[in-house]
Amino acid sequence: MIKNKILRDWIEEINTLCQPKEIVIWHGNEEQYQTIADQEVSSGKAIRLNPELRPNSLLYRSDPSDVARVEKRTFISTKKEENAGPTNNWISSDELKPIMLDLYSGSMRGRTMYVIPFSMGPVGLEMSRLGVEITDSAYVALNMQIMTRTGDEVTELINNGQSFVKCLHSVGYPLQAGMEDPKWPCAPIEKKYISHFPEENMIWSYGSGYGGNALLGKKCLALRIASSMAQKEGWLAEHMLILKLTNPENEVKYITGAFPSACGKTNLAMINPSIDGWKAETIGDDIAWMHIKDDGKMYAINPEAGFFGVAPGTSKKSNPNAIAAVSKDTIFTNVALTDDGDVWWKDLSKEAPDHLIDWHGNDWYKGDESRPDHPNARFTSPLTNCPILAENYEEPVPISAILFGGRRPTTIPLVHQSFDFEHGIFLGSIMGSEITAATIDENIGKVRRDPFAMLPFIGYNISDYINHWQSMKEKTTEDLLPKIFYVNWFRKDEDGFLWPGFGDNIRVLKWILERTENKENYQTSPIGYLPSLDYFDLSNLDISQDKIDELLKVDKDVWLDEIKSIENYYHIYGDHLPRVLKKELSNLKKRFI
Ligand code: SAT
Ligand code: MN
Repeated sequence: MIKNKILRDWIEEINTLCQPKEIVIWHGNEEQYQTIADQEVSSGKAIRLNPELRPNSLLYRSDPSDVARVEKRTFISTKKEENAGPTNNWISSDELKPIMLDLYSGSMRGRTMYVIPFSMGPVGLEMSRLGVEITDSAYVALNMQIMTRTGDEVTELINNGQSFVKCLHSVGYPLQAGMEDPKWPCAPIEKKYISHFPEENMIWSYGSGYGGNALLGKKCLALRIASSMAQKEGWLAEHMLILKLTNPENEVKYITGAFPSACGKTNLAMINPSIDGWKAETIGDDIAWMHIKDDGKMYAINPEAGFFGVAPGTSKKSNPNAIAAVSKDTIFTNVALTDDGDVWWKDLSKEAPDHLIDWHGNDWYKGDESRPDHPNARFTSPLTNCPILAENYEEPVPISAILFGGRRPTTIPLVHQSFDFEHGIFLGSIMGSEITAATIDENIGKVRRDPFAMLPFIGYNISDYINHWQSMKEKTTEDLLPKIFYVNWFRKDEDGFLWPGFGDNIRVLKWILERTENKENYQTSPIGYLPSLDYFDLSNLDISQDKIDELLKVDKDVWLDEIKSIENYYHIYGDHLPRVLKKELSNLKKRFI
């Protein structure tokens, strides 16, 4: 029972504003999940997959206009523009609220309004934060059940007075009498708004039913709003995987890693180590909340309870643990349907089946030019389905190393360590991927920078964000802070990728962990510490000395160009380039001259 007055009043306010036909309070139990899932199947919105092949799993197909996050319709709405900073779309809250209230007015007509109390992070943990999502999408309710901890346990905390983030979501498709409900209702692009009000810890999302636009606990709360809370409260909300590693001596260490999209973050979070005696276990694949505790060390939790992963490209070869995780209890969106009621996507098997139903719901035959799955097709699976989930995945874990990375076919070596924490912040600020798109793009070969993999997720001014990272140093001592590394699995020569990647990345992780113990396993270069080859584990790996040399090469001329490119890129900060970045860039230059 919801007793908290703030929540009760808010539900009443939204009921009056959006005018749904009924209200359903989410209890977070299996029975309610199954009831709603069955309703979705009988109304034709979802397809139940063959229970013998894919138990307890659903397939949804979205509207072709609603297939991914829409960054250009994502807003940080504050009183002053400078609080959103140069990397966010800003509309003043005074201007945005009336526009959105107008859209919300009657927007849930003919629909059920779900009230979903949820916890990001284990229920009751000090680091966790609560939210309540009000939504008119059953798809969102079902996904939130997997991606977060929901229901009565959370209501209980709110009843006891814990604060929560108000998250309002409507697909933006009110039903008038006699109107047919489409399978995937949503609003046209110009009416979509994914709005964040960090000054009030509030999220208003309108017009999209897909992923991060609609599952408001994820990018909206756990990154944008949380990053702003974290700045005020002295912690970090980051776009990072969390991985537990045990070496052959049975010593356990934890690392986090931030990578732009399409760099294999989920694969690394579920790595199968290729060298004997090493064990890797998953804690999280997307978001890490990190706090410095009384012992001076930085601890991380995964605020999520599930994986919302990209299906295409996921295979037994690239990520067997993800394949196991999606074997049951999963919601698929925009993958293809097989004749026997199972799912298929690009790379799931080498050969596509002869016949599929594509993500539009049409027949697809092998050899057809179109793709049967959408490139951003997704699976939603509980963390507990992952066969290598760490048993202590709900505990805050001490972080020894933070990895930054990107896709850089040239310039950046396989791995290097920052000289210290501030130099590590510099590495985070310059990360990014080279543009190699299949489409014609005049920027091909240039680097698209994505600082800390947080470009679309920093809920405030990026200059303040960098300064906030730097302030972590004042909370503890340099030796207790995680060591910072830049990895690049994607360096190429004329024959293609130089590094085998996947399970062999454990060799790099091994070197990194030895570095966190200050082992003398390095050589110094102008950009940071590189592996000394005497201490880099290449056992049973078929790779030539030439390729290794190329992988670790730091070429002065190439780096002088890189420095120019960074200087150019730093113009986004205008007059507010953080001092730490100015200092580190100037030190880097000096080390080359
Ligand atoms: O759609 S989500 O934002 O949840 C996933 C992603 O874009 O990384
Ligand atoms: Mn992500």
